[in-house]
Amino acid sequence: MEKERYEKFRLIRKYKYFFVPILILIPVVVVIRYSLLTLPSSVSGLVTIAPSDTEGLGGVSVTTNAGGNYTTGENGLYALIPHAICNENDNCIITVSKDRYKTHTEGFELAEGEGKTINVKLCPDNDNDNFSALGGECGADIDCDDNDPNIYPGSSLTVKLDPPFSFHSVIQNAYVSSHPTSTMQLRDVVIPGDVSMDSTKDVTVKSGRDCDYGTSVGTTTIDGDMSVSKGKIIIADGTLKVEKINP
Ligand SMILES: [Ca+2]
Ligand SMILES: [Ca+2]
Repeated sequence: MEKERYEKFRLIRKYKYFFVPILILIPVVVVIRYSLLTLPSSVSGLVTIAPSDTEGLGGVSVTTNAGGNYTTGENGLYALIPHAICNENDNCIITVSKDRYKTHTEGFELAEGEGKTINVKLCPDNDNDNFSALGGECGADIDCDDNDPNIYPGSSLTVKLDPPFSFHSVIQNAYVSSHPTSTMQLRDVVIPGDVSMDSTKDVTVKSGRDCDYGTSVGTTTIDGDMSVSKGKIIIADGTLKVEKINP
């Protein structure tokens, strides 16, 4: 009996350099095998957006290549793309500003879900004022001039002067900086502040101008007093009303 036990012990000692690595290797193989069978809960990658896609509307698609099905969550499809908003219709909307208007690459990450392709819709913002000219899914407020960052829906710069070419929020300030013969265009909104024209200047006024100062579509109301003691004011287009709304 003692002899048998001694024999076993002797064999273990003899083959220990064979058994010990095997015992270490088994758990490692199990872990590797498990990770191969388990799909990642999210995938990430890169998408390249080319200049030809800047017209927008479904121009770029992102397809995961990590296997499995990816995209949606409880709040619909989402992707962690900078400046991107994704919705349940599989559209991701990316606002593309001027300095990123050329080809560039965006990182993305998709959550696990159904489907594996998302469509990316581009909303060009050429002048970087955060408004796109496309409208629709790119925003209800359409940038009426996507080449001028001073012009966008709701801009407080409602006075356009030329010369010198400049935008103002106060009519009096525009008048002070105007040349002997300048044209002042006023948006079709209420513009607060008194106006005192007291220099020998001939100022042409186009009032009631639309969003991009293209045509006169309405009325400009000056909320304050207006006086002309020197020079001339020529109302060339539109309707100008002077009315103290907030005394
Ligand atoms: Ca814009
Ligand atoms: Ca603009």
